[in-house]
Amino acid sequence: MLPADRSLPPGQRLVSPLPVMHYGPVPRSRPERWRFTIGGATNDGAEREFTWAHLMALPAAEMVADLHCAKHWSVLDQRWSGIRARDMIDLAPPAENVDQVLVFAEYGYAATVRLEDLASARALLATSLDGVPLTPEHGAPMRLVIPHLYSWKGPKWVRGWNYLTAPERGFWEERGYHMRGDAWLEERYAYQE
Ligand SMILES: Nc1nc2c(c(=O)[nH]1)N[C@H]1C(S)=C(S)[C@@H](COP(=O)(O)O)O[C@H]1N2
Ligand SMILES: [Mo]
Repeated sequence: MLPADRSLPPGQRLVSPLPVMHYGPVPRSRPERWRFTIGGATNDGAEREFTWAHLMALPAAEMVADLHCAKHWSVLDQRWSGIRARDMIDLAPPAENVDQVLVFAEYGYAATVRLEDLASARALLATSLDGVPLTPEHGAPMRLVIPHLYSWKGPKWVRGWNYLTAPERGFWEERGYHMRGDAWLEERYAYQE
């Protein structure tokens, strides 16, 4: 039952515990070979690559957040920790005319996210969930979490992003889902754009 002082975005129902939901197989986590790449329209046009050790040396961040799947289920109060997406934007900034980003993961999954949403205070590159390192099914070693957007905008097994100067659709955006995907505005489907 939904606690009396909580609300869910429109059209969502509460489930528990967190389901495992994704398209395709679960990749094996190999942090030693892992790289995080930021490319596309960066401020100087250069692509930047970061090692796992580099990212783990950044300030740690933690948040409690709900997760909203566009398939109408929500889970309350996950405790995520990791690093802020904003810190990565500062290390590899976009060119001035960028307002969208294509965040990509293993096996070709990608999601379109507005730069403003990626830079928001609660956008986290999470490495642990409820106090333990992410399991492979939930995105080890790292996944993006942006709580106010539907959770397809948070690639598990995330490997970087490209700054966009023209709109580009990710995996679900190409299959009829919304470019922005704000759960509180119920931006589920492309026809609403
Ligand atoms: N790489 C990747 N990330 C993904 C997906 C996917 O198919 N591939 N599915 C998304 C969707 S639709 C949801 S609802 C959440 C589910 O996260 P969970 O499996 O940890 O509950 O992962 C998101 N991240
Ligand atoms: Mo989802």
